[in-house]
Amino acid sequence: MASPVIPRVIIGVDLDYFYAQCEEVRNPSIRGKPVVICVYSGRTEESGAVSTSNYPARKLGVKSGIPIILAKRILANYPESVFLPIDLDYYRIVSDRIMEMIRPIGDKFEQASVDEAYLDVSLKSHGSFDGALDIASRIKQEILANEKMTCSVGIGQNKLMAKMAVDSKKPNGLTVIPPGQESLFLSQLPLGRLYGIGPKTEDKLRSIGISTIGELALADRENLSDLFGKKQGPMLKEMANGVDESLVVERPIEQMSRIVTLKHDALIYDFSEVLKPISIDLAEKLASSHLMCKSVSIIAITSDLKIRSRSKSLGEATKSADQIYTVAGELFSSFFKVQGDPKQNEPRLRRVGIKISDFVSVPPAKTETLEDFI
Ligand code: DCT
Ligand code: CA
Ligand code: CA
Repeated sequence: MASPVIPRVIIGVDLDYFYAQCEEVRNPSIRGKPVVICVYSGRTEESGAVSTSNYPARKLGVKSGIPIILAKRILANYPESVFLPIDLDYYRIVSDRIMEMIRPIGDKFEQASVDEAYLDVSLKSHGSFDGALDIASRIKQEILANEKMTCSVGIGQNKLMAKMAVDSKKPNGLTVIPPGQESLFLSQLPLGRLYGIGPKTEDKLRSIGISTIGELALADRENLSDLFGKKQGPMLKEMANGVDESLVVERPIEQMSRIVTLKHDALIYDFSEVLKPISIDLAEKLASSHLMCKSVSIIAITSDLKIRSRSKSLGEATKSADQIYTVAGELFSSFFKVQGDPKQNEPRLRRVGIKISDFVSVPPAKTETLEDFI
């Protein structure tokens, strides 16, 4: 593989204790208390595993993967602890919004998971790590200002080093590994901290007397090839030297969503006033991305914090705010009461939103006029 022509500057972003932090943002009164996100298996009331937890819970020993029953035992003396069922739909909405916000900040953007992304900022930083530091601070500020959420950010000259920088200080970290410092930074870390080295690889390396990243960096290529194969062996050595030529790869956008909180929880509601601006917002986003959508969904979050959604496939792709608005309005009125007497105890609507997906690209041919948006 050819070496990159210009030195690269890569930023890695990882949202802190993401699922648990989403829950803290949704309900700020649980901040500071141990928060445990649970995947209930359904066999018995408490069977299942902990998906993730916030830092107060982690400090007490409640970590990803442990049984919920064990977490309850650990937190038995902390009655303020909060156990919540995992709500992936909600976390996805928050994630989409954040990713969309930080996507344009770099030259290239790659979402690596629901809570992780890489930005190639080589051009926007003019190749300077100080410039990248300003961009990284801006990313942190924007996520905090708009989503009340902290993240950890790392800067390195490739994705591997950006990832290692992110992982070296969490939560709310901002770590730079300047060019030339890769080996020094890595050599101080235990083997298991190198991205991609799991317990099995670690055991194998130990069997040939390698127990630090620094030792792996100096290991004999032949020995490594014998043990791990011609491809993986030398790659491990390269990684231990901070070498990674993989590119930040843009992936097509799969969906866009906008969601708003109503001024007051409502049983019946005139949706037009909230759906109109978000339809226009989505259509503008479509236009700037040169996309059209073939599917419109509505999202409704009720006062019991349940998420409901309904989708409709369109016969033909659209980029019109008016059509998005009309379809969303139809979906809402077939799904919710928009007039008449509501039943007592019916959950009230708290947040409503629109999601568009199933994109097709529009070649950027003619100049767009304002009419295309409405
Ligand atoms: N996860 C899980 N079970 C595990 C490990 C992880 O369900 N045994 C889920 C929970 C969140 C997601 O995978 C990603 O995990 P982390 O990267 O640890 O995310 P995090 O909670 O955001 O942690 P951190 O603050 O360290 O980034
Ligand atoms: Ca995270
Ligand atoms: Ca993560």
